[in-house]
Amino acid sequence: MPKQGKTSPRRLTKSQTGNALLLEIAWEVLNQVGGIYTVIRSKVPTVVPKWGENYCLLGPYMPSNVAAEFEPIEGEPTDAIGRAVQRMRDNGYTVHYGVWLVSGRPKVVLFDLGSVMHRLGEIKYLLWEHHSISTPGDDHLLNDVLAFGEMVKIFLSELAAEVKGSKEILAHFHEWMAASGLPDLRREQVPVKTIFTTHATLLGRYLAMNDPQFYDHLPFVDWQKEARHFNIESNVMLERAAAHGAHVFSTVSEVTAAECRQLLGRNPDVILPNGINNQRFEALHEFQNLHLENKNKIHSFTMSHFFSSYTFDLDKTLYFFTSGRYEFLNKGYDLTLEALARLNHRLKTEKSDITVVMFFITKRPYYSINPEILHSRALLEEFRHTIDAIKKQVGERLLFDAVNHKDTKLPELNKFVDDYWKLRFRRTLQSWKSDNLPPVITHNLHDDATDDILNFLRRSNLVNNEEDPVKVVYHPDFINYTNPLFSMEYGQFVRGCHLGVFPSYYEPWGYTPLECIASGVPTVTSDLAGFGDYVQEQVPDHDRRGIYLVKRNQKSFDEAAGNLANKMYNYVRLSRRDRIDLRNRTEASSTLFDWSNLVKYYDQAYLKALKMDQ
Ligand code: G6P
Ligand code: 1S3
Repeated sequence: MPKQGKTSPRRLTKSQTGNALLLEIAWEVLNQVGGIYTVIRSKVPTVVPKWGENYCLLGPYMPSNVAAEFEPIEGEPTDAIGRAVQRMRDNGYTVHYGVWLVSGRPKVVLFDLGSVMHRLGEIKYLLWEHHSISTPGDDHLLNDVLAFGEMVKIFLSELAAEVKGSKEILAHFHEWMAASGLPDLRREQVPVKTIFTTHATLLGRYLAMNDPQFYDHLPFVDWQKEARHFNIESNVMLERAAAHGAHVFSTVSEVTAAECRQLLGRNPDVILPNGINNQRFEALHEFQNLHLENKNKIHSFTMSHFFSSYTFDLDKTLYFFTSGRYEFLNKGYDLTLEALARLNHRLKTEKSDITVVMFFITKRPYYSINPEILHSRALLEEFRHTIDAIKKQVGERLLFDAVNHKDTKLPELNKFVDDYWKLRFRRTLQSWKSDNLPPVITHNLHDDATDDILNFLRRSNLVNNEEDPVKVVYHPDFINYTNPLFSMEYGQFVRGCHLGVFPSYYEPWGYTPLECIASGVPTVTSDLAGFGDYVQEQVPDHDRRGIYLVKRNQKSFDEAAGNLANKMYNYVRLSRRDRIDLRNRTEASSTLFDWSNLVKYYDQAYLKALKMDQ
């Protein structure tokens, strides 16, 4: 096992980066699907200054994505990459070469997959002939993956022919979807050093979603049988072929390394932890003010959502949240709900005056936002306008009255308000008030009756009863500025919250806790998440920094839920001063996870690859 040591790995020297070309290849280059896009994009500003002209990204050409983010490099090619692109074009392939217009401005080559599709039959035949991997005919995604892999292989072969050994070529493939051409590069002995990083294993994800005892059963999994069972045999075989074929094999965490050994049959040579680009989050001394500003925006939501039914003290309200793909067990939503139920019981028993509002931000198919919620929001807005009008009227009339009288006593203010506004005030307030409980979900779901979050809430009667200190708002859509309920960007929402809760059961790395830390928001992760495991090993004083770890490894669900409920409870008990201090320490910790610190592991992988024989 390549346990990440506490001593720093060696860094690449200037002459080493000067004598090599580094190509990073991913399906998510200029194409956001999930976490790999974040890895690549956030890393670019750290990598480009180091590698300069010798760095380039390779990705699939998706016309809808390029319009705003891609600037072609026109004219005669002036570098080896441009000449390799030209060679491909001369052979009839459509290839785009340009600059990705993101911070760091890396060079990027994008392959138009349509231009190789006429050879798909041959590509599939050769995959079977050379590597015994058969592929079904009707899987469009797989067809695209094979087309991409083939074009990457052709490009790297042309590049090697162009460079003619004057420079080393490092080809770093992210995930199986980028690497179907890797085995043939090795077979044909193209002089390119290959690094393959898997960001999860295909089978691991499927198994974890379907087996509550995934980690106990992992050592005994028959990968082939399971791959067949889930109907992903070709994909898994491609993943294994890439893992075995690469000069250097890596993954993002120790947690996923264990999975790789069992399911892919190769021990990763290096672990490449994911970093963040701190500059994107940095608000320096402003970040505490931003918390307050954004918390006030969330308060507006809370008022409109809850206060038509009953009220509580906003000054004693804490906002917890979780967010991510809707994977009920993998993301630990089940554990979070159980812990919330326990926290509720404890706070209720203690007659605590604190209210906790927990947001579940995820994505589920829905018909519409619940019209009652929109109606309540509109009425509250109208009420606000009425109050503004009354304020204005009282202000003007009070001034006039005061300057016309000798009496310096404050007069009875009601007399300054027209009956019209008094009536409107009463009517709006009346029609806003409701006898119903505030809904636990903001949208009308397609599968309301079978939804796991809703069913838990119904079963445990955690349904926003007035007497319950823990309230829940399940928002089955991601948050952005156009969203009518919050009118905030996701990053602003995070800043306004007090605690991010991410006790995942299956998570190769997990960026959400890191985003919290960079925004100065304390967060909970688990020791089964790659990031949590990294923190456990590398940051011994993580609690003091507001990075809490729920122990799930070798623990029962009940133990883990108790552990999480305790962590939530301890946070609730903090004073405002404690929370402010903790936020400072959390924010200051974000440098630990900045790419400028973590890119050294990538150097380690490249050094290893450079030393290997072809
Ligand atoms: C920030 C602001 C303070 C405010 C505090 C509220 O630190 O700068 O002015 O009092 O947030 O913190 P709380 O944890 O109660 O939301
Ligand atoms: C994977 O993306 P995902 O969200 O499918 O890769 C990410 C980047 O390495 C990682 O953070 C995440 O845990 C994996 O699951």
